[in-house]
Amino acid sequence: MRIVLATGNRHKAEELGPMLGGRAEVDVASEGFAVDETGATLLQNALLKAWALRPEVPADRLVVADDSGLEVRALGGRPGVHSARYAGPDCGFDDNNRLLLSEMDGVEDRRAAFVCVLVALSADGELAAGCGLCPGDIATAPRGEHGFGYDPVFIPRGMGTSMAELTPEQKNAISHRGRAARMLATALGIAE
Ligand code: ITT
Repeated sequence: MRIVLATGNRHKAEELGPMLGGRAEVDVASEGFAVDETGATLLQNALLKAWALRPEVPADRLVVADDSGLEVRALGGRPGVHSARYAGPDCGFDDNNRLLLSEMDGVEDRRAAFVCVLVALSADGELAAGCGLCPGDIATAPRGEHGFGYDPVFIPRGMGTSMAELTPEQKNAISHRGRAARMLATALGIAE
């Protein structure tokens, strides 16, 4: 099986490659791949990415798209589907983390969850999906250098460290994306 990841986020590709790649060959969409993410849900946005890349790749490849985000309970689920551009259209990860920590300043209930939806789309329109959740809490200050996005300000449930303090293998073992990838791999018959 040959997979092409419909993402312009190299961090996602680095995480998904080894997780889906045991029994499949995994490539990534050409640099600059981006889609107008107008969906109201992670599933809609994952489908938009998969549909956008499908005509660009040969029929023997399976397209796999990831839409993911951070749901914070005290913020009514925000940033959620808007996680990538929470602090504005051209913001970076640090801008998002600063905004999140300022919104959570003094907030006692720090419960949150990372969520990931993966969609696979074949040339004949066959679809499969996987989803995963990682519960945790919002930290009071960033910590750690690994991972990307909100990892430095997210403390996975039961851990004394931020997600960014985990090695890639440790993160994949418990993360929303790791769980979604294992569900999708099982649906596709490529689980190890
Ligand atoms: P593509 O659409 O090209 O895949 P993107 O970064 O725009 O890349 P999303 O629209 O799915 O992807 O937004 C996901 C955002 O959620 C991402 O930019 C991070 O801010 C956050 N996020 C998702 N997974 C994460 C993870 O494992 N660790 C930290 N932050 C994560």
